[in-house]
Amino acid sequence: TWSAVPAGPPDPILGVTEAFKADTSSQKINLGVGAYRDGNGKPYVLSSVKKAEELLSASNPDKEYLPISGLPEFTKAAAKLAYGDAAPLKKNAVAVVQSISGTGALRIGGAFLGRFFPHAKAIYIPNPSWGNHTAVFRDSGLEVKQYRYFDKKTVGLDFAGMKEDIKTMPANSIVLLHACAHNPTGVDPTPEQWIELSNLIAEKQLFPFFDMAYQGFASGDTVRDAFALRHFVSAGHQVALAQSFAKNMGLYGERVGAFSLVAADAEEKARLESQLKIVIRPMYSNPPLHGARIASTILNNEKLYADWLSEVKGMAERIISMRERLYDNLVGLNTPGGWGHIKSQIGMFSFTGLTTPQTQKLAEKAHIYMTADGRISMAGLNAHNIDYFSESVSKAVKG
Ligand code: PLP
Ligand code: TYF
Repeated sequence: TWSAVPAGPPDPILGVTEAFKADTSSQKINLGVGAYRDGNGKPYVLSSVKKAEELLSASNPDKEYLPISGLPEFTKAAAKLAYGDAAPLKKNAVAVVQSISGTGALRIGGAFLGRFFPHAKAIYIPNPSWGNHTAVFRDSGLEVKQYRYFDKKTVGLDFAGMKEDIKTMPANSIVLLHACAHNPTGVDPTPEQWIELSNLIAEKQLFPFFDMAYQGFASGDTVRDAFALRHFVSAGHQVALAQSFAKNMGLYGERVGAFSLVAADAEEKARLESQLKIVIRPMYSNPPLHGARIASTILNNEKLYADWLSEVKGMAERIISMRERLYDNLVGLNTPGGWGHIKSQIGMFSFTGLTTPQTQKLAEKAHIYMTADGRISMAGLNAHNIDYFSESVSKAVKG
């Protein structure tokens, strides 16, 4: 029956973990997948999460189904975290549903836009972008196109190219924007550039869809990291938003997220929510319970919320300290090339500029694993392995 089904390629990011697992060297380092590691290279369960689980367990909750749109205390608090005091939220004009983490939020958004957004069937994503964006939106029935984003020469934002490409998009196209801590480049527009983008996107009558997978991870401050989203909303854009709590709460496998749409008013919001439920119902009926309860407990408890904010800051700061140390090491080793981007890039990743052959050499010779585009997950570096990593990179670059 299945003789005509060809074997598919492995996921380019999760495939790196497979190669890492197969390596028996004690020196091996996995900088592939974007998952936070503590100073000893271990997965990190936040203490605010542990406390929330203790509170939950003590309350002896049942395991009934959630509504199709998820846990109301969670979706309300998630929207508040993202939008802050934005006017549409205050007037009950934001439709929000719980999702299976950020990926599920993107998929709900893709399916909803494919069904209801007038005219447009194309979504523009940055080049490069998170690898899964193309597949998620294509499988949602949208045509996926790209806009210029990264400038290899400056290892920074190609702002002129980005604006030129946005200007040529047909009206009613969807523009996907990484709200902060762009994956894979670690390069974000400045606040001034975001303001310009907001004006341009309004002028060209485009629809902004924010993917916010790293709120708090970029600067260590959830409010600062929400600047772009909140600015667009205050400028009158009726945005779509995909939120993930995988990284900022370390809830990866619990699959906690939310999808929201800014509506014109409360009546429109109710219509949008009814249709979002119709999108969700045949996909998975209703979302998982436990992770949403954890996130909701943290977001709705003053003490746990404060603890969580300081833990997010701690994770962001450890990553920033690794950036400084890596930069100092590479420069100290007289590694050819400029390395300032290691420090100026933000969030979970650094786009090192290492070439695919150099990444292959690092895997074979030094047991160091990263994606073929030269992206490293900064969280995989720590005081125990950063000198070995720096020396190995320096050697690989020197050839
Ligand atoms: N969007 C971006 C840019 C990401 O990097 C990720 C993965 O980390 C996601 C969305 C979705 O991740 P998850 O489905 O684990 O929330
Ligand atoms: O870019 C990353 O490393 C994260 C983690 O199918 C990830 O987004 C990678 C692949 C995937 C899900 C999450």
